[in-house]
Amino acid sequence: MAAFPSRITVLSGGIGGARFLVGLLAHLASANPDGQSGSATTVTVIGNTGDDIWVHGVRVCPDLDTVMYTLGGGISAERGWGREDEHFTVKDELAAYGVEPTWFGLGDRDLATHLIRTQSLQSGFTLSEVTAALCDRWQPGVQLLPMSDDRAETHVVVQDPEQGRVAIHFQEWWIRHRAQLPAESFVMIGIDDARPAPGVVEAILEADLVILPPSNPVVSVGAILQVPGIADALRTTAAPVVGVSPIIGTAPVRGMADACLDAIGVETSAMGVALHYGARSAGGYLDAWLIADSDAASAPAISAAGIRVDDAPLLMSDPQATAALAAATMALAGFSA
Ligand code: FO1
Repeated sequence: MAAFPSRITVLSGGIGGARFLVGLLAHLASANPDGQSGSATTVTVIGNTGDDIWVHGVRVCPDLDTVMYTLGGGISAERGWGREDEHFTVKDELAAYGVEPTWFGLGDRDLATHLIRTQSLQSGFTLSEVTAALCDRWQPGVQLLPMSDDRAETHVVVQDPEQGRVAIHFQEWWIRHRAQLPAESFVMIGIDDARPAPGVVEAILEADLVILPPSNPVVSVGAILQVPGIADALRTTAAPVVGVSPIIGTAPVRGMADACLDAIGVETSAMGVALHYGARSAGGYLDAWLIADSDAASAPAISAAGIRVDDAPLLMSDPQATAALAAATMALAGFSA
C-alpha cells in the first residue's frame, strides 16, 4: 500500500461532491500525520460550471459556490446550497415588481458573491481568476478550478404543454420543475468551443489519485467530461481513477440523478452508472468503483466489466461517516486508509 498521495484531483458537482470533499479533507487531516510537517496532500477540485446561469443581471455558479461555501464554512446546512443565516429580501422585492425568474432562490448574502463575480467578469477577469479571488475569503482548503472559463451551459430539451418541444436552462428544469418534466436530452450550449480552464488538464495528468465523487453523473461529472480535452486527460492519466456511486439501490443518495439517468437511458443503479462511466481498460474512465454495502450483489458484474469494485457504507450522514467513505475510496485506490 502506498502511503499517501501528494496530489488528489476531484471532479465535483454540487451538494454530493461538496459533502464528499468535507470527508476527504477530514480524513487527510486526521490520518496523514506528515500533514503537519508540510508534506500534506493537496486537493484540486475541478468544478462543474454547466449549471451556471445569468439571473437578474448577475452570474451564478451554483456548483463552484456550493464547494466554496461548504468547505469554507458558509453553506446553508439545511439547503445544501447558498448561505447560512440567509434572507431573501432582494428576491422578494424583485418578485414584487413581477420580475422573472421568481422561481430562483437568490439569497441576499449570496448576492454579494454574484455581484463581485459579475463585476470582475465584466472588467475582464476570467472565471478562474474570480474563483481564486472569492476563495481568498473562504479558504476552502482545496484549489478550486472551474472546468472551463468559457460559457458552456446545460439546457434540457423537454415537451412543454403549450410550446411543444423546447430547451430550457438546467436551473429552470431543476428548480422550477423539480426535474419532473421528462427530459428528452441535455444540450450544453457552447461546449464545442469551451476549453479546459488553466491547470485543469495538468491537475488530472499530474495527480496521484483522481476521484469521481458521488455527484450527478450526467449533469455534473458528465458535464465536466464534455469539455473538449478533459475526457482524454482522464483516460490517459497515470493516476488511478476511482469513483463513488451516487446511487444506492435504485435511488440517488440525494438530488434527482435518476431523472437525468432516465433521460440518457442509463439504469439508475450503482452498476448502471459504473458501466456508463466504463472501465479505463475498455476506453472508459474508471479503474475502480465504490458501491454501497447493500449493493454488494452487483460487484461481480462490475468487476467483470474490468472495474475493480469494493463496497462500503455510502450514506454521508455525518462527518465521521463521510471521512470513513473517503478512507474507503483511497483504500480502493491502493492508498493507506
Ligand atoms: N436549488 C433549489 O432547489 N432551489 C433554489 O431556489 C436554488 C437557488 C440557488 C441559488 C444559488 C445557488 O448557488 C444554488 C441554488 N440552488 C437552488 C441549487 C442549484 O440549483 C443546484 O444545487 C445545482 O445547480 C445542482 O447541483
